[in-house]
Amino acid sequence: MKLYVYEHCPFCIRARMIFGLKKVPFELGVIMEGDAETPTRMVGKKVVPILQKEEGVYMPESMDIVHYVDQLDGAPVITGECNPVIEAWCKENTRAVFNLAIPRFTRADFKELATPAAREAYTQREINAFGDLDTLMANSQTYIDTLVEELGKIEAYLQARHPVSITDFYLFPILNSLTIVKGFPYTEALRGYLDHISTACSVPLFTDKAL
Ligand SMILES: N[C@@H](CCC(=O)N[C@@H](CS)C(=O)NCC(=O)O)C(=O)O
Repeated sequence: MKLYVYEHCPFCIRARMIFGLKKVPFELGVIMEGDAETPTRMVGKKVVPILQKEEGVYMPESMDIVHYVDQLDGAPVITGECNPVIEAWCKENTRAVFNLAIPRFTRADFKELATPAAREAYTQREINAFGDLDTLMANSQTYIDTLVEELGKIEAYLQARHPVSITDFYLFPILNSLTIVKGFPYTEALRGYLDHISTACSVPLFTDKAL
């Protein structure tokens, strides 16, 4: 199987997690930002992640991919509902995380941005979605302060080292986006959570690309 992604994309991180967690071998393919033709040929629109199940058979939608891969061995573990408190936290705080991560994603070293045209296409896509990226960058400290306070509210969840659950398929991709922020004031609980899930699911953090 081959999973097509953008390296920076949280939905793609979510899809990658299940392969690592269940130790299912797969090939990772990166689609260039600005390449609408490849995903459109596969699933009829410009979107990632896309799982190529076999030659010519494609599946979009990160959570569908998670459940598909999870049940391949007949013993699914990503069942039930997301913890409602964590789900609400994700909904409330995704914007602040993206306000920090998006301007940095557009400047960072990701395979899907390896050509000037691809980086330009991505930057434009994010300006259209988030507005002026320099302004977001300049306001970083405000978003950091907000998130430090908000992360305090889920400290107990972050601290508990429970087995990876469906909740982590929502929370980890969002928190992982924060690892692109150089100097983010990690608490021990947050650092521990990120390391725990990253290791359990064999998904690297963005720490080495942080800026
Ligand atoms: N509901 C989809 C959302 C996927 C999604 O929004 N992916 C973004 C990348 S982060 C995308 O493909 N955006 C369209 C684009 O590249 O222009 C899923 O969960 O897989």
